Amino acid sequence: MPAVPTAAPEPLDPSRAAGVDEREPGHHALPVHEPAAAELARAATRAADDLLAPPSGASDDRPAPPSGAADDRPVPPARVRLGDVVPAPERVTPVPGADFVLTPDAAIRVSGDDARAVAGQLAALLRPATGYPLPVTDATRPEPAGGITLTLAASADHGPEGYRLDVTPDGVRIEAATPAGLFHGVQTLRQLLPATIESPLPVAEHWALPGGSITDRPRFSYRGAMLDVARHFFGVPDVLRVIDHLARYKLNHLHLHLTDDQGWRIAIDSWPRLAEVGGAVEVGGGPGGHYTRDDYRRIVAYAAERHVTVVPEIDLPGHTNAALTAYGELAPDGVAPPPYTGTEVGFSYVDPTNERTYEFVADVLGEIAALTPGPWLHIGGDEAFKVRPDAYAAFVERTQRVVAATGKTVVGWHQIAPVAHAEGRVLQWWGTKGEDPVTADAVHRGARLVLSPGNHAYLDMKYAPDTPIGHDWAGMIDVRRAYDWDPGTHVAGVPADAVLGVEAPLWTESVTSRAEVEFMLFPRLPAIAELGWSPRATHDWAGFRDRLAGHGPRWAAAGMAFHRSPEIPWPAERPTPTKRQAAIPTQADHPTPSAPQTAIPTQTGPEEAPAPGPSA
Ligand code: TNX
Repeated sequence: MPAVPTAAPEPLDPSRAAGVDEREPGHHALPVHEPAAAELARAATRAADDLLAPPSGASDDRPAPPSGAADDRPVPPARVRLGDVVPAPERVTPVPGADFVLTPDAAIRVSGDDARAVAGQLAALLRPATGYPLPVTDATRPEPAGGITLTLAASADHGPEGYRLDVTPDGVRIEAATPAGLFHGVQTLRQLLPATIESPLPVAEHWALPGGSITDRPRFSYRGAMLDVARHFFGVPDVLRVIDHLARYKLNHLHLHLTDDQGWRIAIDSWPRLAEVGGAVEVGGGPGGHYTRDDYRRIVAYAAERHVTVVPEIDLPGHTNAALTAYGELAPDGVAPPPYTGTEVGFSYVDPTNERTYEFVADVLGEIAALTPGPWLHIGGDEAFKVRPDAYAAFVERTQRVVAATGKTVVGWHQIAPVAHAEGRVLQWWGTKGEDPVTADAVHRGARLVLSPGNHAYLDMKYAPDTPIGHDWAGMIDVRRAYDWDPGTHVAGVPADAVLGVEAPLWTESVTSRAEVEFMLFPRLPAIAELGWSPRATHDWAGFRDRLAGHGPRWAAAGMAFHRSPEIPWPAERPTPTKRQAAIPTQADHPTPSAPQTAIPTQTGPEEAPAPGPSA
């Protein structure tokens, strides 16, 4: 019978916890813990028990978690059910009584060289809360027995992103044909552990996973979110943290809205004033900011490690006031306008009749393409209200050719639909009605769609009238509204096979901090993620709501802000399990957990909520 420790050791040195473990296999020695750490861990266990109500249908008289060394008492069952995963897997086959318990001597074994990086990521995810060393070893080594095995098998029939996960009393196995598939399997594994696995500090916990098998693969290949870093600027650590949030829910694209009237957020060597001058403000008059080329490379690399593709957007020809403040020669009247810190749209544009504009477009898109390994280049195209339709069409056609010359594929807001088709182009549809003959016609001419319906997927919309931030032009978007639509049939005349996938945009006119970003993303982002990943046959609001409820304690344990939507049956909460969390005035202190939360926690700064590590 595996022993469950009474107290967890001190946190591992983060520089060692991150990345692939370099230590000798079998090296399990950890520093002796301080009494304070032991007390903290015991408190965390008590709090975690309170945080996690027994799953509905499960009896409440389960045995208490073991508190001593190995003995003969029965192992308590896993608290999470195999079917609790978000997004819902394609197939779930529970095997009652076949739970696996992760113990301090467990190792992560890999088969296939490219599985090592994923194993390192898994170890980095599990070490902080468990305090276990979790060495990464070769699967061909017989020792130690019992643990997690990641197998990369090109022959495995799981598709480019799918996986199979088996939990038996002897161990957990994940098999995939690609590292991306293994990585998604790891996110599922993570959700099968108790919610306290998200704690950045050690927790004494019964680390059980429910027995059975999952086979899984996505419905759509494009599953994304957009962060508008132009209206308010968000620094690299905030963006990395958003990437972590995407990865948790198997989203694989991060669209960065890099330019708008209020700010130009990416350094362009050939036009240096764009970022220096155009990046110097934001909505409300704050100092703004921009990414250096190295910042952007870091974001792209961090995303790639998590199998997330960055989609950069340079919004053209409208939404360009910031560019015009830097280079007045691009303005229709040749005069640089003042910086803009309001929230109106549709007033600015680069001069589509000026050849200098096309030099600017080629230089900027060329540099962005060279910095971006992914296949997409988003050219915006929305709300250019002041540009005449023929001039607009000529501009977009020419810009599409510029993109093609960089080797990238055009993405644009669906306003570019009437323009001539360009090979492979993708329209991002943000309409609010299911009828759009112009878009349907573009699809018949070869375009594919990414669906971001304004009244379902726009995460800058308020949840309810009392939501303290956000817009309401597309109505309220509560969790159910975010969840209850079908990307495969949403736009009349657009067949499911023309739908590349879904994306949840977060515009940030009113969103100013990391905590506010998280408040708007959660819990709606997982709803959109499920629409992108899960087979339609799993779609069921009541089931989704119940599965999602178990994620509240995970977000709380991870120090994330979220909206405590009254639609979701959150488990009862008590004060938070770790010191770090106690410092965050989040929902955990809320006396009535099911009451709607309208206050957004203050900024979860690095001192309170951990910024993502280099490799977790
Ligand atoms: C419309 S959707 C916009 C953005 C705003 C957003 C606010 C789209 C392509 N353009 O410029 O930020 O509404 O919800």
